[in-house]
Amino acid sequence: MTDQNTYPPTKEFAANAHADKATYEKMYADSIADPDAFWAEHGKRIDWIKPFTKVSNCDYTFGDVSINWFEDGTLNVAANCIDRHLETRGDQTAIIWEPDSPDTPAQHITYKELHENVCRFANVLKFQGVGRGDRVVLYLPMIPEAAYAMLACARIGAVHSIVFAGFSPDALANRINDCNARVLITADEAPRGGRKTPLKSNADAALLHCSDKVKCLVVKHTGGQTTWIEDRDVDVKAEMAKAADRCVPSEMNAEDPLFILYTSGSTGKPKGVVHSTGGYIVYAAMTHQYTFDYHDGDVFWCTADVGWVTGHSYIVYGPLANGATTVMFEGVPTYPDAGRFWAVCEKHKVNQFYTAPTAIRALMAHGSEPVEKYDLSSLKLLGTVGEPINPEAWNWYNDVVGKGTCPIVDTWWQTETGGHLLTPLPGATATKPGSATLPFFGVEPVVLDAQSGEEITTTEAEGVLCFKKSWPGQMRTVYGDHERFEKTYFADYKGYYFAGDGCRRDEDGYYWITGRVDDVINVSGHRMGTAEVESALVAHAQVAEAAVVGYPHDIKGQGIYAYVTLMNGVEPSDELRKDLEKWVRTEIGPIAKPDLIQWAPGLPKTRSGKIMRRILRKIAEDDFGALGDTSTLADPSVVDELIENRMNRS
Ligand code: 6R9
Repeated sequence: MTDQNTYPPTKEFAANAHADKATYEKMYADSIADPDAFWAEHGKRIDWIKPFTKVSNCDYTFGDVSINWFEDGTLNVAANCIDRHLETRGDQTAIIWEPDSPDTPAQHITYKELHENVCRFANVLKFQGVGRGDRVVLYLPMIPEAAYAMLACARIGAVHSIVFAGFSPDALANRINDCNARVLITADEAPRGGRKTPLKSNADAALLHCSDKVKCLVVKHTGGQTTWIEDRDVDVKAEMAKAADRCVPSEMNAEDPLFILYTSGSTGKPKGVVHSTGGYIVYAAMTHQYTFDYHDGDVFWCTADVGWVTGHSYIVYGPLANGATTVMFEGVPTYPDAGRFWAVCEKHKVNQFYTAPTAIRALMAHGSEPVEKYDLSSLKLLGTVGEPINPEAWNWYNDVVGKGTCPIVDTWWQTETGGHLLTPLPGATATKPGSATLPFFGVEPVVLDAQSGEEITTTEAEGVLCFKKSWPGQMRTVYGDHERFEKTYFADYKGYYFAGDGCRRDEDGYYWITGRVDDVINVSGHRMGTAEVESALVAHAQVAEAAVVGYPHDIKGQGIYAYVTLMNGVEPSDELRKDLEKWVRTEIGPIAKPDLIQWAPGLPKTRSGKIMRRILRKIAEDDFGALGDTSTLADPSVVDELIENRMNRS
């Protein structure tokens, strides 16, 4: 299964890197021996208005969980991402914006221009009555205004919550309501892959379910027609043109929330993950510099969307805090053809390129020719994130894209962690295809036995991945529900942060992620709670019951497999199947659309009525020879029926 090759850093790379092996080992040991001394030192990478005197004050005791870093310090994140660079690099490009269509010119936005735009945007928000602590939801394409809006919120102390533009009006409305947002920022349309998503009309539909006090700020991006509701809708660009180009950054406490980002869990509705101001920015900036070995003048490209945490930490906050040049791409990897990523790398002379395994697999399917058409000699490093990378894709990335000369950093982290927790440092760590390797500074992973919860202390271990102690980028709470925060992450294994992933530690102490151990599936690197898809399905009038599991999918990593029991008297049909697919798209968004729907006259249940997902997973994997113990089933015959009519046959 695993590729046993190891790829040590080259001498040249190590010699010029921020950390070679000896430096990593020394810094790591220091960070664990005396975390407060370590982070007191590295907290200085950020400009503080009032320097902190306390470093960490964290408690993982269930019932009493509280996480605080740099708690008496004050700062402003936008000032750290912009203002402090003006003197030294005001004319340097901060953001390179690459539009969906290669025929539309790219934009190069300097730090000075970023400053002006963010100040104007901040003044527009203020004029709309937005102040410290107010929530602002962003539902935007990958356009510079998305970064302006994020930083404008940070500048005035408002808390942004970005909703991925692929989510449906219902999903958007739920998030606006959950965080009680005062303002929604959207655009007329989102062009992606030559098609346009009607964001404004989605926003209109969402706002029907929200308080009529919510203002709608609209970026006229494509110029597409939209309905306009006077008194509610505001033309952002027109207002920015009128607004002042200076706005004094608010002095925020390190523990004030910077943003909320909704993410799927194993149960219930998506959780609003809350990140702090001080700890988050220290951690995002430091991981960006060390993991990608970012040096002044490099061009860094993270292909994620700002709707996901990767876009927050590694398109906007981390790179800009480091004074980097960051690429923001509106489009998709395969438009107008499968060479687009490489065309953009050549065009903007990208030095570090960071993407997801699902994109690599999709491009790999097109062969090496679309890559070889372009000059990729600027590339120094490649990165991946979002799901385990299979060695085949790793090797293709390494050989075809990196020409065997670029270290690959496989970064394991989560919305909750704010930044990388397990990752190679490219000048220090010998990589192994498929392994996220070793912990970042200050991070103490442990492998616990899933049943007993005991720490496995041998080097080689397999179990659930947990973390001792906190790190500055850790989430602080679930918005409006601290109890849920504790229950989700600190209840199952007392005294640890439980990530929800399983892992193996090999003889070299390297970590290999084996996937989620809860009912979360990972579709193209996007987290989906099976419960969310199930509740969307059962909300359909003709569905009585539904069970959703993941199954291996060549490109997406995991696909969505739904077992659906229809209401009495309803006949299954292809039409109904299509209708259900469409239904889920509207309820949640296209990423949640089931790949396979199997009609299930009955679901395997225990006598107490619990659905036995283990069995459903096996059938979906086409691996029904090893169903394990089925003796506790109320009606074992339903299993035979499901096997007989399974959808995923090899
Ligand atoms: C950043 C991000 C988090 C979940 C996480 C894990 C999976 C992320 C991974 C990886 C293996 C990697 N995951 N990176 N699995 N190797 N390098 O993706 O955040 O959307 O919250 O997802 O993604 O299962 O628990 P998020």
